[in-house]
Amino acid sequence: MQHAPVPAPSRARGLMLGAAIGDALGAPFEGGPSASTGHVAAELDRRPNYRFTDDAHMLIGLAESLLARGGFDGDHMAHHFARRYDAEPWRGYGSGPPQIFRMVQSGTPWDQAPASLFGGSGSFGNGGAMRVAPVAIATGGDPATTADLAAWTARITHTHPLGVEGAVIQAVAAAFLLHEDSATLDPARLLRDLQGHAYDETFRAKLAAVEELLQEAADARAGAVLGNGIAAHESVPAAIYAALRHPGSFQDAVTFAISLGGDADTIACMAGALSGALLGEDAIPPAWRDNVEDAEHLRSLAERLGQLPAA
Ligand code: F2R
Ligand code: MG
Ligand code: MG
Repeated sequence: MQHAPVPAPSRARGLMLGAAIGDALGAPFEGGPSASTGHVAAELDRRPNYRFTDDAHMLIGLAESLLARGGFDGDHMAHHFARRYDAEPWRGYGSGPPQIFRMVQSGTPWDQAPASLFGGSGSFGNGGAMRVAPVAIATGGDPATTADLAAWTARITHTHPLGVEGAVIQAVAAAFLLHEDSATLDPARLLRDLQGHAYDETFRAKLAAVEELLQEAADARAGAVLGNGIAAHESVPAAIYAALRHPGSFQDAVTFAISLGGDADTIACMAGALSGALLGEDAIPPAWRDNVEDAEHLRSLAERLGQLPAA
């Protein structure tokens, strides 16, 4: 049976809502062990959490800054992140970003502050990747523009090459899925495109592993092979795998992402953004999309980002 293509505005709303829903539903599982998808689904039915954490809080801040400035303005985005952190510091931020916010508010230029973290190596945490998906809406999907803008947004807090590369790969994956039909999706083509943005062997190997794991009948090995940690290279590949493993179901993609345990809110946030971009808002269970915190603001940001002249 033929099915109607998912319209672009629904995909943009799906991406924004999907990220916040994945983050919120995954938050109670962050730092926990891996679990069966049946156990996670039962917990999500019994006691769903709809309050998102730093992941969606920063994703909203990123989108607001792009809209306020009509594109990327590093100084504005850094100060906007800092103001939002000051208003709601209890969202569960990583240790690095608040240190950067203090430096920027004390006068350190935004493009100098983050390099001093972690003994001067910069952060390879997944904070740049978890918030980056709105970039794919703002650029209209062009991969090169998406990769460039994603890297700039990541560098506000993450200057380690792996932290930046994680954001680029997540954003380019979202841009690709915003324009694909789930019935004809070719995961191998997406993964080939992503390899073109992976300059570090760590990411190249993980993306190759995603492709191999997708050939397997069972998904039991995915967590052990791809990782589930707070580092960008330990979580972005897992999120991409979750979305591609369940291309027809937002609920299954997010439930699987949470079941990996570890950095569950962040893996589910990124998987939710990817799955929402592919399937659109209507594919998200109504209870989830109606109850997630700030749903109307997320919808409004999606609509306005879609009208931004390609950033
Ligand atoms: N912070 C958390 N979770 C812990 C506590 C949450 C708790 N439930 C609560 O409510 O308080 N989650 C959030 O942080 C992650 C994103 O982190 P981000 O923004 O990347 O921060 P940071 O500090 O830059 O990096 C995170 C950690 O990675 C390690 N790391 C990074 N670069 C490193 C380097 N060059 N060398 C060594 N280690 C490095 C450090 O341990 C950092 O603290 C998301 O999970 C979000 O949900
Ligand atoms: Mg979080
Ligand atoms: Mg997390």
